[in-house]
Amino acid sequence: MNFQGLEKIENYKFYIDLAFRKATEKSSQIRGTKLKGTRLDKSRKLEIVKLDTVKEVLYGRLQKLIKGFPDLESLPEFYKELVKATVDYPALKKSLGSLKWAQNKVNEMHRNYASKIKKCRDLARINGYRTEYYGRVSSILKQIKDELNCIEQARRTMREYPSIKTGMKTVAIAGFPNVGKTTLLFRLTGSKPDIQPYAFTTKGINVGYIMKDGKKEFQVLDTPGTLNRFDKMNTIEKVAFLAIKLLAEKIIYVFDLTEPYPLEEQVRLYKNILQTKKQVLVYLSKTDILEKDVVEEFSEEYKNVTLEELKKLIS
Ligand SMILES: Nc1nc2c(ncn2[C@@H]2O[C@H](COP(=O)(O)OP(=O)(O)O)[C@@H](O)[C@H]2O)c(=O)[nH]1
Ligand SMILES: [Mg+2]
Repeated sequence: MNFQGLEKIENYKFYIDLAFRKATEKSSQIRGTKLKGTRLDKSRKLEIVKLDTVKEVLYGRLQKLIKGFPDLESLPEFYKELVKATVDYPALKKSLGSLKWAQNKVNEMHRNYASKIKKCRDLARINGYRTEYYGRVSSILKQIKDELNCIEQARRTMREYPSIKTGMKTVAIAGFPNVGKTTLLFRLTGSKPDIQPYAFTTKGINVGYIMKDGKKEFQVLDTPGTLNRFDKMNTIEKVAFLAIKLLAEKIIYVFDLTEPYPLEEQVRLYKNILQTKKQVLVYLSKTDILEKDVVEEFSEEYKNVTLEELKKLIS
């Protein structure tokens, strides 16, 4: 799943200006051709062309926004929860609904004013109706000003979501910063981790794959974060938390006895991870620079597995 291609939502004025500009262009083109009928007929025809164009442009643009945005209800659970955790979900739903409302309103206005103009026998009134229609349509778009902004805000957050395959067997690597998670991901998956090229890069969710018969069999996620209170987490930590909770079937917990973070805190996080009730495999990093007896003592208590054992256990 990938939200990076979501189209930018413009300010309401952009859509109005675009619609009116297109309407003027279209009527100028027609004015240049030979129009049949009386002055009244011609004027009516030109104004109707403007009405039609404004409606088509606005309806079309709104339709593009509606169709272009993922249907929140049918998102995989992981992404749905992510949306709920990182954007104002009820406001977003309401805002997306308001696009449909605006579309219907624009149509309704078009019907009313097209019918008025068609019946009108007075040149001055025809222009008046067109002006009125423009005013009404502007007001409709203005009424969804905040909603358009809300959707654009959500889009900006959502396009930074990492691309994670929600249907693939997933192993999450958890642990404190700098304990060696990314290094382990690299050692497990053999390939250079696919570091997401967006805002997460600095504290990225890295994704690697374990291949079987030339196909991606497992997805291994490097899930940074210390699982403090959910509402205190930044977006990347929320991604990590939800990936552990909703996607991972196995979790590798990395301990680092060189203690970039105190062991006590690493144990606290480990105990939190155990509460997920998923299979948790303990890995001790940086054994190359640890004293042998320190490693042995740790192994007795935590039953950690080596890299080679890990490779077997997760394939
Ligand atoms: N000596 C040694 N250093 C390691 C090992 N694994 C990671 N490191 C180093 O520890 C630091 C943090 O590693 P990294 O994988 O980025 O940790 P992360 O923040 O948990 O992803 C880096 O400087 C790594 O080179 C290891 O097995 N041995
Ligand atoms: Mg890392």
